[in-house]
Amino acid sequence: MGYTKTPGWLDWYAGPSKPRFKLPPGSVDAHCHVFGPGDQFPFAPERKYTPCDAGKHQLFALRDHLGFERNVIVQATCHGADNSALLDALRHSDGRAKGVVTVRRSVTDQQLKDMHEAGVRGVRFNFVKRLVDFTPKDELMEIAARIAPLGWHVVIYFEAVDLPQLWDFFTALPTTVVVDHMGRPDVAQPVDGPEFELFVKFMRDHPNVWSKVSCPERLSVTGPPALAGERNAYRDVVPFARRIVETFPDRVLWGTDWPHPNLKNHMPDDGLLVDFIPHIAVTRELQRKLLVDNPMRLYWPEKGG
Ligand code: 0GY
Repeated sequence: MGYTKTPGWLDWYAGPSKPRFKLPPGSVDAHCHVFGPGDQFPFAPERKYTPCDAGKHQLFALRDHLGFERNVIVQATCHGADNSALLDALRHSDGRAKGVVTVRRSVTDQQLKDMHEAGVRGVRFNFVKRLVDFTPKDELMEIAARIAPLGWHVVIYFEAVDLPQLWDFFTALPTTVVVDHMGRPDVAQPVDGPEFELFVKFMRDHPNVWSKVSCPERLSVTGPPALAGERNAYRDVVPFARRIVETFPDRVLWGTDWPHPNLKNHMPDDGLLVDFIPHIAVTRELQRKLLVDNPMRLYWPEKGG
């Protein structure tokens, strides 16, 4: 079956540059997705967008091209709670990919066990309204209680303006909690303004909360090289990501976010995204924690991470 992409859809960037930044050995791309291919792994009927195909072979080729050793593949909302494409990617990764899935309360213990064996280590709860329909919090809390004994964590995706109303739910979660893209701050606001201060407090007061310092291309207002100039690309995001990396060096992760769903005005060259890393993690030690030590501790503890 052929799918028609959402109008205006931007496909992932073909032929990304080789990064100039040399990744530390063993680096992990800790936030990326697979889409389909739709003929093999149909998109979910309840999806809010229809993407281009972006399968496991393309993801693994990007991993090797950029110089990453491993991937953490996060279930994308266009696949709903059907994690088949993600699980297939994990099973073909030679142990070099772990996963974060979306499940409903109907998931069986056997299914959770099978997912664990495939390399799943977390569930994702999404609160971004343009991406998903509302799931009752009691259902999410029930899921969190079931995955906690497996040693899994919860990944949360929300926008900064919604943090106050989600606070009580997030702080009641019984697991490690990983926030996607720093809780999507409005980077036009001051880095020490009330909105981002609340996010910093969220992490400071709750040692179980981690953050991905990913997605400058999504958060930036000043924009990509074509708009801001190569040296200034996404620079308005730097103070936010750098503050989180330097304040919580042992609880940060980084990912490409390939294949970059729902970008509207440009598609980033993933090589240039890697070159952004030394602006937000400025020492070799911070870079090693962000790219190797932290993701290994969370996803591959069996390898001494
Ligand atoms: C991201 C961001 C987005 C989409 C998804 O699962 C998804 O569909 O996460 C977005 O549109 O902001 O992290 O990929």
